Amino acid sequence: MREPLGLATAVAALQAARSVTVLCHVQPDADTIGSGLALALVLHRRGIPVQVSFAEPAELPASMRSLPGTGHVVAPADVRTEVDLLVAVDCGSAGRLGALADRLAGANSTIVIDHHRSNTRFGSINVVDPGAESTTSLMAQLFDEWDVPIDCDVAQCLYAGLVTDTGSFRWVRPGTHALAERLLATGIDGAEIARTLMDCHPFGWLSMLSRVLATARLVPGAHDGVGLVYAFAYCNEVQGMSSEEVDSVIDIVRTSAEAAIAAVFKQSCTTPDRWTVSLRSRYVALHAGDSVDVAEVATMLGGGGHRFAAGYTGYGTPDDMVAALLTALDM
Ligand SMILES: [Mn+2]
Repeated sequence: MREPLGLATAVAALQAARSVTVLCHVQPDADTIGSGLALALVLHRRGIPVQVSFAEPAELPASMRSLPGTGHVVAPADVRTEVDLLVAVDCGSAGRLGALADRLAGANSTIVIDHHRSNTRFGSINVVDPGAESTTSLMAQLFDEWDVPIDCDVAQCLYAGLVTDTGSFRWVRPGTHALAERLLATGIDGAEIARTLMDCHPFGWLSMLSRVLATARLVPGAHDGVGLVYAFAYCNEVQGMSSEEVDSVIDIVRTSAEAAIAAVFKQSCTTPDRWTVSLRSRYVALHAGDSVDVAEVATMLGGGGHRFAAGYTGYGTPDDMVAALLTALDM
């Protein structure tokens, strides 16, 4: 059964707001930033004071700096402690706000707009649709409910989240292409947005990629024969690369035909036994007739995410990390 989306309630709160803080998740991607900037553009035009921020890293990822509305982004320390309305975009839990989670207490009301299945509904108003392909597509629905026109600047922000969260329109559903068409019809350059966000790496990325891919191993028997492929991004192998450059490795690892589950273990440079782990799965007909839900696996290991893309943080040696994942996969 689908829960009501609460769009009308969210619109009423946004319309009545005297000031708004929009928070994106830590290590922001184009979906959270695109959603945040689109909302900031709309609020600013209506004369509502708005700040956009994310707890870390210190700078907006280079690939997102050409998006409209970046002038509304402020450093975490400059985010007001008290605000009329706080909106969290693309965040499955308050923890995804990082150090800025403390701003929730200083807001008169909070709206959570998100599409993660593991969403904890931590807002006073929750617009959560796990069926949505991106948070930016929920933003489009919100603007329609609000009767806000989507111009080319807002469209560019929304398209950024749509093209990245659908993996360049691989993971789509009825309505995805209709939204893309509507956004493109405003005159935005879809090819350039996609290239800037996804096909633009420093030259050093190529050698980093070769070093990380050299660690790849296949465990054909994992999860009852579904198969796991994994690779390690050791700190010394990825130095000088931004976290988004390292994050992109999983998109190559997961193409192994012999495994429907992929993992990349990314080593912390400050705490070498700490690893952030990206998980991906693809559809595979299991004996039970279902696909692998990596959000469930990640949740068991203290993280969260979507059915096909999730993540968690773990501690130990590389062998410990693989063993813990294999154990969780066989549960
Ligand atoms: Mn998203």
